[in-house]
Amino acid sequence: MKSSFATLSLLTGLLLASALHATAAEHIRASHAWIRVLPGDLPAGAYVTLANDGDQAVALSGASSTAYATVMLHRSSMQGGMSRMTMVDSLAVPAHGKAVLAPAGYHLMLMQPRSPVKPGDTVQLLLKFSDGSTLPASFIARPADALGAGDGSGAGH
Ligand SMILES: [Cu+2]
Repeated sequence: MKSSFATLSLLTGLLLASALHATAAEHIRASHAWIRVLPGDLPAGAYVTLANDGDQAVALSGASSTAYATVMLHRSSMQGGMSRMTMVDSLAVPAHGKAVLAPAGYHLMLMQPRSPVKPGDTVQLLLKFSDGSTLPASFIARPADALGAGDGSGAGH
């Protein structure tokens, strides 16, 4: 009797532990992921929609890529009629909600490509969250005049 109780507590403990240890990345789905490639060595903006199916908000803290030496989380905003970019530490994805990285707003700034990235290429980015978890996502490279991921999701914006 005593041993079966011990087994039950152990099982309950394991279940609780695995629930508590579910990472931020496990609750995030990335979609409409694309990169706007600019000519020359100009930095490229990466855009993605992040959906959180979890009960807790998750914070995107940045990303990395083997294709670019530097990736930073930026926000574009208009100030006095001028577009400017600022670095941000993190972007919250609300519980059961979405965060949208899109032109003229939040984006990942990709700098110093290790080799030229052309429209049509697929680039892997590793999205990083504030709890240390990561989510790999495929971004499609699009030309400078693209407005969206090219799958129809950008229509109407
Ligand atoms: Cu930027």
